Amino acid sequence: MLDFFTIFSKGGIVLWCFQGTGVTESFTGPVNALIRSVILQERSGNNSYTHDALSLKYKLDNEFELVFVVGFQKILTLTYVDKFIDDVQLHFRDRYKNELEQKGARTLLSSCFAFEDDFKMLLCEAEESSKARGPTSMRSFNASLKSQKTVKSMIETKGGDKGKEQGGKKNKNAKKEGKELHILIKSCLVVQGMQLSSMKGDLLAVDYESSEEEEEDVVEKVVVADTSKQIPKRGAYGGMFGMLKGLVGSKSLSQEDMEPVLDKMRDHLIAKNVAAEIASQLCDSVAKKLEGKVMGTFTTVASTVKGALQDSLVQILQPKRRVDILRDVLEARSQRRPFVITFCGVNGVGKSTNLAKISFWLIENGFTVLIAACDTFRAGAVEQLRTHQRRLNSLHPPQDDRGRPVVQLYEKGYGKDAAGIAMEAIAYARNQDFDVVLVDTAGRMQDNTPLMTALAKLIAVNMPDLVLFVGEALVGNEAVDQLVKFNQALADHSISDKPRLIDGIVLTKFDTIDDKVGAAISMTYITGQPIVFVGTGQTYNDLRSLNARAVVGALMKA
Ligand SMILES: Nc1nc2c(ncn2[C@@H]2O[C@H](COP(=O)(O)OP(=O)(O)OP(=O)(O)O)[C@@H](O)[C@H]2O)c(=O)[nH]1
Ligand SMILES: [Mg+2]
Repeated sequence: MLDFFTIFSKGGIVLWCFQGTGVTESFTGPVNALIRSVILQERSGNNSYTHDALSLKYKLDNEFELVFVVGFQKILTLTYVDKFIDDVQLHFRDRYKNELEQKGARTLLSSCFAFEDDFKMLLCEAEESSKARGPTSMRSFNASLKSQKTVKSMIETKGGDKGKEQGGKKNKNAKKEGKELHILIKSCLVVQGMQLSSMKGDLLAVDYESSEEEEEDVVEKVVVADTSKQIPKRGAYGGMFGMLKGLVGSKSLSQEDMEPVLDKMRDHLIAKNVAAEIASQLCDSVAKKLEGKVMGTFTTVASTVKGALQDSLVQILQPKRRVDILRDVLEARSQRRPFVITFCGVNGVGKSTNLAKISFWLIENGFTVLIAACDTFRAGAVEQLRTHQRRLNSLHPPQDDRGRPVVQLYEKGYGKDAAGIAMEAIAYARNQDFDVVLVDTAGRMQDNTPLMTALAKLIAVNMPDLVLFVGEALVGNEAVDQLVKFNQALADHSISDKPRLIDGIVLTKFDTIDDKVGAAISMTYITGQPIVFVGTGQTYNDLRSLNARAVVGALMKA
């Protein structure tokens, strides 16, 4: 019933594999997909993965640095697989302990792992035991947990969901304030006598002062030195990693050792605004990665876990593919077509403002920009863009012989079909040799189906080069909901088989969050897409690229 089972080292050497009878398809594709999208991307919190029609389950052996993967048809419910994979792992370790302890690629390559018979025996045992258990009968209502709940406990009360409510309220207040200042600030934003520095070339990265981080490291060094003498100072270990710093020695890590540290870590991440669900998944993934790993002498559980978490976070934030807009615009120019970027997101997050900042950056780099006013919904949206256009042109007098302004606005007023206006704007830009078209769209809540359908249509019809999701760095759990639903809507309402989803993220209002930088993690984790721009204020200069290490530094700060 199994399609395949494979055992390979974390270094990539396949030690042994089994292919089910009658299975002709190679399992390289699914296993590679698992490695690429789960194991390398620190998403191993969950030990299963689906690839096309296959279900894959895997287990990491961190002591011997091995990965065990089993694959079977998704439609089969194989209840024995979890236990089976554990049994195979234990058996394999016991049998080849000597070879595995030597480690090193050469030893592994030259060793012979004749595991076939043992494997078949274990498989037979597992299949037999699952048959012996027989099919489980359906629970009656009286036996179910639901029957024990009172009707009252099933009704959501206002007070019961306090945290959520408060979050919502805060958000609403922030929105309200935003709206009140809307017309006033929006139009007089930016350029108020401030000094604009040049933004030629790649953007600067966001930065943090690392003084506190260094302080924490110093504390850690002291602690390690102390524990080596086995006299841990009580109460001296503050911060999230204070617990268990006293544990030293070369032992292999177990779930129980890590549990208290991981719990603290999860709370810490949530306090830094990482969505709760993602904080849990990250901690589970770190636990899976470390379980069974042998720690060196003088390393503490806390520092090992902290190191692993830090690596995972950097890995998540590190872009999987490089988005180089300046290069891509040049390429589009060589093909005599404009490069089109669409901005989308919920209301008031900073779409139009950051679109203006990005225009400024593009103009500084010698490109001409056409802004397509496709927010035909909110009063004042077109005027807001016109104000930006005027200001940008006054900062950059025309450079070509025709005396044409460097940035123009394509607008058709309000109430019209946004997809149609975007299409006309792109055609206009092509005729008039504009290098870039920036499409501003109306803010929409992720649950508003008609507006989400309209956005999906705009994107499906115009096929922009880049679809950027604009999100506030202030959001916590809400970030996940927004992104999942935007992506879902784009997929659901697309007319093509391969729908265009979000290609990148603009993280705005980064200047307002102090070190609560968790939204950056939630957004990249959930989409797997890079943060292309970071908005750090209300002037044209306040645009940065993301510095993964600086963000992780801020995230780990106590
Ligand atoms: N502090 C700070 N404020 C920002 C940033 N980006 C945008 N804002 C402010 O956020 C408010 C809303 O910005 P808009 O650009 O109008 O937002 P929008 O998403 O286009 O709004 P709608 O079109 O109504 O959906 C404005 O007051 C901006 O000045 C940022 O990076 N930092
Ligand atoms: Mg707007």
